[in-house]
Amino acid sequence: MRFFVYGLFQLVACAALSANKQPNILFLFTDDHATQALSAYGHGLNKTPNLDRIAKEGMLFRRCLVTNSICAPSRAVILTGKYSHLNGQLTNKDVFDGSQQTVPKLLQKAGYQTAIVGKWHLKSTPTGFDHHEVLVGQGSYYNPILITNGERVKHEGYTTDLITDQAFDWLDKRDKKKPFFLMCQHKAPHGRWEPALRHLGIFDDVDIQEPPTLFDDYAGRGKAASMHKMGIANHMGDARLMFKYSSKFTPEQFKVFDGYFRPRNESFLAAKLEGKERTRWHYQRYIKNYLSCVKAVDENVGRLLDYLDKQGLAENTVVVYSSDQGFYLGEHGWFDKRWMFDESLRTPLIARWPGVTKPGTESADMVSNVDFAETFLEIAGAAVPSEMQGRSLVPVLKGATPKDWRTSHYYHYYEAGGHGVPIHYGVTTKSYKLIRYPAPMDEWELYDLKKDPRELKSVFGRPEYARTVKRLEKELSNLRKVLKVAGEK
Ligand SMILES: [Ca+2]
Repeated sequence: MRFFVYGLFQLVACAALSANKQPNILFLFTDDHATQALSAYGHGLNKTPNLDRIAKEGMLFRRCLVTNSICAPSRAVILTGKYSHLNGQLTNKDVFDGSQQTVPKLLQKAGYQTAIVGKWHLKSTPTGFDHHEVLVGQGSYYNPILITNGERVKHEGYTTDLITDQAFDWLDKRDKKKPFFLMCQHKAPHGRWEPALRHLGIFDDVDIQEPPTLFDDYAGRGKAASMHKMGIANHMGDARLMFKYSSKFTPEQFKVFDGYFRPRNESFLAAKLEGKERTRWHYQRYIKNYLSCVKAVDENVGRLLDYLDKQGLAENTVVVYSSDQGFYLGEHGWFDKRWMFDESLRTPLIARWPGVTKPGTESADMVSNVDFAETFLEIAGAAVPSEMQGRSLVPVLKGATPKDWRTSHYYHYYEAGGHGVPIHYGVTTKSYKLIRYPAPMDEWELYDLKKDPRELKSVFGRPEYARTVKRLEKELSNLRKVLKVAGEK
């Protein structure tokens, strides 16, 4: 009996200790947010004081890469800790298999209360969440329908604000005895870029700086880049530049939105322009709409950080901010993503973990979105299943990156032809990037990242790089074997 009581005491003591040890996890996630438009990364395009606050109070990752630079596949990688060929979400067209093991399911088993609010974009019904409140497909910027635990509910307002409101609503109602895992996922700043009414015209009086590769002519590379259909000059169209609005506005909203655009007659003005003048004009309209959408994201991140402070949750909550991939903000003359080039391969990642991560630190380690699931599990004190293919970032967040941390990263894009981008895969190291395009061009490219950080000239086939190519081909083949990649397409 005495042993039993002592044992029970130990059990209760252990449970209390583990409850204290399990911090809440708030995963703030956006769609298509480029590091260039997050001021903590230092590009100077815009100001994002609230996102910068997470970096100031935590760690900013300079080299967070994605395994497949497109929306739905990236989300599936984060949920499963596995590459696309194993989780089944190769492209945006696939339907996510929700019966497989995912990080929210494992966190539930570890005692967490789990929720997702905002953009889901995986077609199947979310699984592993105690609460889901998600947009239908891509969702709209205004007056969205949110599917709340299976029920379609129409909301009125600006979606970035509404997603935050609904996150507050769930946080207020949650079971406060359990730690929480909340994925708060915005549609913004995905195209078509419709700013909040309060942000219409905020960049009217400024010329936004142009990227140095805005007029890239794609010479000195293989055929792939020149086959793109994501040019600012010729592939944006009135809808993307927002002369045609996609949201179903209320009459009051329409009055303000239309009142801003109609008198400007921009569609007519743009149609008359040619050559560089046209590219420049389109770029300014595009980037101003995009940055205005980012502005609302930043304000809403601020609202969430303030909420954590007011509720006394900040100290015991790990806040992680990321996007499903990077994005072209005019670099190479493009919008969109998909390519293994830097702007879309790299995604923002900043994390705040009070008492664990030293404030104001940076990591240059090569990390990946395939590491996120493992990281959440280790934060929660749960075991990481052996079939997961990434590695927990917890040691990195503690400032002690293991000596055997990855020095190369495998990439594989499968959605053939979207915006003219062919299927391709390859390996990135600190100094080089080797890319293989199996079809239709059957080509290789090699970029010397130290000499050519903007990736404007492929040096594949040059005799002085023969040994480098051999070494990288071996590395690529090894990564494909370890990651169990079967085919090229
Ligand atoms: Ca995306």
